[in-house]
Amino acid sequence: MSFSLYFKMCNVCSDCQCQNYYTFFTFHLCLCVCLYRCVGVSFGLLCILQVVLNISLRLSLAFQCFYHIDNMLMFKKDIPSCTSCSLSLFQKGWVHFRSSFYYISSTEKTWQESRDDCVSRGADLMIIDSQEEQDFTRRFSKDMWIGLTDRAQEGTWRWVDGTLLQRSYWDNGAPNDMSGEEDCAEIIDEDVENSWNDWPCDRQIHWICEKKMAP
Ligand SMILES: [Ca+2]
Ligand SMILES: [Ca+2]
Ligand SMILES: [Ca+2]
Repeated sequence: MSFSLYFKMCNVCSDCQCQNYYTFFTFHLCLCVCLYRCVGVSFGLLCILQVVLNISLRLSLAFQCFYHIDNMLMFKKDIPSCTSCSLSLFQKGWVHFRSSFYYISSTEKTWQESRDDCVSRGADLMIIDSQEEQDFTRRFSKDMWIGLTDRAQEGTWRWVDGTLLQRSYWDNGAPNDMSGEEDCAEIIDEDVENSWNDWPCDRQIHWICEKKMAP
């Protein structure tokens, strides 16, 4: 191995301390020192890059895992059954409350068209089966169809899953089946606890879908 090659290779690392060694043995030693320096610097840079990437990834995941729910910032793990499916629902504008997700329409349709829309989204019109869920509906200042009807038998109100109405929240005077045409239930007055009204099913208003999550 020539001196020139030795010197040239040592210059790969400009601050290498081995330029004064001329033997074959020291050349290897020198080269080793040079490589160690180069490898050391590269390893250091890789470590820094790894740390930067890790921090970026964790920040990205942290932002993905927080949701603005019920006026609170919630961490993903605190939401029951929160899966990638749930994340998709959030991104599509659904609202989470207790064990369900809800979609509040921005357009208006008849009761049946509204139900068809909910079904097309893998859900159904909302079934209100607790006081908390009834209170939840009052935060949306819209007249909305819910999944309750007495179309099959006048005066016998059933939810869209076929169950008979038990606890109800009818507004004063409702249901009154005005002109014999009011067979679908809507939420009309968010200011009072009893906010339901029976209304002609072919009227066009907003609606609310409910998708239950696995417990
Ligand atoms: Ca429900
Ligand atoms: Ca009726
Ligand atoms: Ca009525």
